[in-house]
Amino acid sequence: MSRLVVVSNRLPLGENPSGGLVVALDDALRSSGGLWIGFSGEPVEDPAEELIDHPGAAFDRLSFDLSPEDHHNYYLGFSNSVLWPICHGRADLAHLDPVYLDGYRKVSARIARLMVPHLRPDDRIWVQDYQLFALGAELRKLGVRNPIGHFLHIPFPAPAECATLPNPAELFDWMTHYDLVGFQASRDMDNFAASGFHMAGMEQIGLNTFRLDGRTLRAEVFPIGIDAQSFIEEARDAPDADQVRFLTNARLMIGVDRLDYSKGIPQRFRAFQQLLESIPDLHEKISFLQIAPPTRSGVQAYDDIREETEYLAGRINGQFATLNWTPIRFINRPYPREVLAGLYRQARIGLVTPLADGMNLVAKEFVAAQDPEDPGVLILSRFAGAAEQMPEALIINPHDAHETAAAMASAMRMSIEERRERHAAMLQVVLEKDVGWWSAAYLEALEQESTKEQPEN
Ligand code: ADQ
Repeated sequence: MSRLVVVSNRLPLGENPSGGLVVALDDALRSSGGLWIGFSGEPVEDPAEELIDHPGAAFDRLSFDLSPEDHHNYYLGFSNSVLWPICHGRADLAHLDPVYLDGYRKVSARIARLMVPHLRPDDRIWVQDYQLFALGAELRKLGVRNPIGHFLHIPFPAPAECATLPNPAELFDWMTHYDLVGFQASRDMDNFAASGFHMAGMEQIGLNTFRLDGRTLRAEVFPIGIDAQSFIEEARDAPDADQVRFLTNARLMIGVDRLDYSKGIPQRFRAFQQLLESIPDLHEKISFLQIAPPTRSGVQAYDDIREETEYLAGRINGQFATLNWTPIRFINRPYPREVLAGLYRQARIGLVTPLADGMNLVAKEFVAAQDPEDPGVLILSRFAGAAEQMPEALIINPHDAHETAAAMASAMRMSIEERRERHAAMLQVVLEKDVGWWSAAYLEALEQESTKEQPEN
């Protein structure tokens, strides 16, 4: 079997690297003597002009360093202040600074240059996510002929959003240098086809094939899953409800997200406020726990969302709290997987209401963690990729506080029969399309793609 080379923004470090992607790729990496390449994690003043070996894992690991300037322009800048907001429909938050785009191009070329001496002729290369859109094209420029695939974990922008990028045509030039691109949901494929046609004249020549400048690309939907079986076990074995019980006898409604403006946390808080205003009977009967550790501090939009959510939580608690009841508990720190699993299992309602989201794994973790005999209810935004796979959730428009509040009320009232029925249907998808299925399906498709010729520059 040919070797699998994974490239992602962040290299999984530590003795026993964990995390969804590591679990997903573990088998494929082990069985093929695989290699993982990624950023070392902290910018350094004098970056090494070679990849650095990190022994001690079941697969080989090589990291690249970034200077503070490259990290600023490529990572905080173009990746997280241009691509991230635009792919999530927030062009208003994008900082279109040409220095960022230059930094992104420069770092992509540098990673390719550092990688080449480590590649073997029969390697399959799998590039992850939006930070590395340009890597395939840079590898091709250096003569790499191996099969190279890309998987996008976040939404692909529709034409009107794509048009807000400083370089929409270049994006399609980058992407069509891959043999295979994978998306989370059919909505992303549709956007890719429409935007590619409008922005770059990319033609669709088959159900899953596209052509641009003589290059042919296969594109397909591979919805990512979770390590479902182990999550189920973790939730089952989680500390007994009494030990993690927090507070009163009120029913628990839970949200777990990175503190990101795409996750719809303020909208969710306003919907909860709407619920408490319109149905006073629910006071003291429902308690909302929102766990949201801050990320990407230093990017202004992330500092803003933190302030907005803190303000809203404080205001709602001020308005409704009693001596016995705090309506919202807002916690800004991460928790270990087993603690989250136990909390999900206790919750009557899982609230997953992003304004835009590639997939959203919390939705799947919530489903996996439930007791099938007495499951909680998932309230899920129509804008999460997960909504395509789990229509049995209560699907809502997160911008509509009334609709979301009505879903909360209906989840509180829902009969056990209906809860079981909805949960069983969702659990089946979570189990069948787990993370192992996802990586196997993607790698099989990549295998089928043969090496393609380098186009003329
Ligand atoms: P994210 O935007 O990070 O991922 P998500 O899919 O929800 O979003 O995954 C978050 C993961 O982090 C989950 O496993 C969750 O349990 C964990 N997590 C979140 N909050 C936590 C907390 N407070 N403490 C501990 N763990 C926490 C991107 C895309 C998604 C896509 C994934 C995978 O934005 O749409 O589903 O990649 O492709």
